[in-house]
Amino acid sequence: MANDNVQMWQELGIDLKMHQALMDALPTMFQEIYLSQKDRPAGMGFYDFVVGDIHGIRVKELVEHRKKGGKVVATYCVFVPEEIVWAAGAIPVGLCAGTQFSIPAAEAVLPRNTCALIKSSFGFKLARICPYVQASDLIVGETTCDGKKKMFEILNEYQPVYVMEVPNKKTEKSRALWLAEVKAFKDRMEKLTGNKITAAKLEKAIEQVNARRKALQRLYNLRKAVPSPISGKDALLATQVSFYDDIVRDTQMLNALDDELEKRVKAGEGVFPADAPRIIISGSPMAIPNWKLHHIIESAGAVVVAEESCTGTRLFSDLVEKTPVNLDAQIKAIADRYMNIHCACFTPNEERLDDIARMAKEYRADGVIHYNLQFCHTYATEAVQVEKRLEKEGIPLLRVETDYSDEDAGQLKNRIEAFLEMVKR
Ligand code: BJ8
Repeated sequence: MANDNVQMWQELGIDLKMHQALMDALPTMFQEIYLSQKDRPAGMGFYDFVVGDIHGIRVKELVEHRKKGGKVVATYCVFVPEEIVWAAGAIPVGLCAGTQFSIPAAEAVLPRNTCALIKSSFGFKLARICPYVQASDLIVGETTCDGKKKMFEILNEYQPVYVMEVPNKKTEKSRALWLAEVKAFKDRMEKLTGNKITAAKLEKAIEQVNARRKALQRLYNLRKAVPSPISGKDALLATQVSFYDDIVRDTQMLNALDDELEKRVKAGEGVFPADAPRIIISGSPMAIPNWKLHHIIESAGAVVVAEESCTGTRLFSDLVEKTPVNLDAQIKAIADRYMNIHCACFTPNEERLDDIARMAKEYRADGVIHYNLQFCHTYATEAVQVEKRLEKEGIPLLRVETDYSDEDAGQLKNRIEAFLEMVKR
C-alpha cells in the first residue's frame, strides 16, 4: 500500500482499518476468480491492473480534478445522463455497490429485507470505505425503485443527493416529464460546477460517450463468435470498469481489447471449447466485485456470452443520435436515448422481453439465466413475463434469486449444473 494513497484516503475521511480489511480480501478473491483463468486476452492486463489498484490512481485523478476546481458526480444508475455531467466539466463516477462487506453497516439503519445493491452502496457511505463517494461533490439518484428512492432520503443526511424522477411508463406524457427532468439536471450541473453547458461542449461529450458505447458494442458483437474469444467474467469486468475509469482511456483500452479479440475470432480461437453451453444472463446489474454468478457458471464449463443488464447491453446498445448542434435538439436526443433503457421499473416493459429473445438468437445462446437480487420486486416479478416469453420462443430459462453472500453458492452450483446438463449441445 503506497503511503501517499493512505494519506489521500485519510484526507477523504476513509475508515482506514475497515478499508484495509476490504483491500486485504480482494487479491485472494481476484486470484481465484480471475487470474486462475486460462488463455486470457493480453488486453485484460489493463483491467487486472485497475482492480489491483482499485482505490488508488483513479481516485487520485478525481482528487486532482477537484483541487483544480472541478467537480465529481457520483451515480448509481445508467439513467443519469453522463453526457451532461461531462459537458459541465465534471466527472461522473459509478459508486461502489457490489460487495457483502459493506452490508452489515447498512443493516444497522436500513431494513434487512432490502436488496443487496442498495444495502452495499449505503453501507459504503455509512462505514466510510468507498473513496469514490468520499471524493464526490454530489450524488445523483433516481426514482427507479422504491428501495433506492427511500434510501436516497437517508443518504442525503450524510452527503448531498439530487434525485432525478424517472417515469414508470413510456407514454408521451412520461417522455415529456423525462425531458423536463433532463433539462433540470442540466441546470443542476451548471449550478454545481459554475460552468455553462454550451452546444459545442455537449456535442463533444455526446461523441465521447458514444465512442465508448461503440467500443462496448464491438466487444459484445465479438462475443457472438463460436467459440467465444473471451470469458464472460473478463467481458463483465471490462464493462464494470467503464463505470468509473477515464472515458478516453477506457475507450482506447476497450478498442485495443476488441482488436485482439477480432484476431482471435478470425483464427477461430476461443477460451472455451466450441461446444461449451452458451449462456445469457439477464436481470439486475452486477457492480464490482460481484462476479459470483459468472464464476459459478463458467466453473461448471459453460460460457457467459452476454449480459442483458445495466452492466451489459443496457449500458451501451443505444447511442445518442446526431442532431444539429443546438442545445434543445441535443437535450431532446439525450432524453430520447435514455428512455430506451428497458429497466424493469417500467410498466409495461415488453421491449425488454423482445431484447432477451432477440439476444438469445443473436448470441446463439443455449439458455438464459434470469438473475435478480433478493428483495428486488421489480426484476423478480418481471421474471414471470420473461419466463412466459422464453417458453413461447423455446429458449430454456433458469430463474435465480440471490444476494452478495456466499451462503447459497453450493445450492446455486447444483441448480446451475443441472440446468447446463439440460441445455448441453
Ligand atoms: S436502469 S436496473 S441501474 S434501476 S436490484 S436497486 S431495481 S431493488 S439496480 Fe438498476 Fe438503473 Fe434499472 Fe439499471 Fe432496486 Fe432492484 Fe435493487 Fe436495482
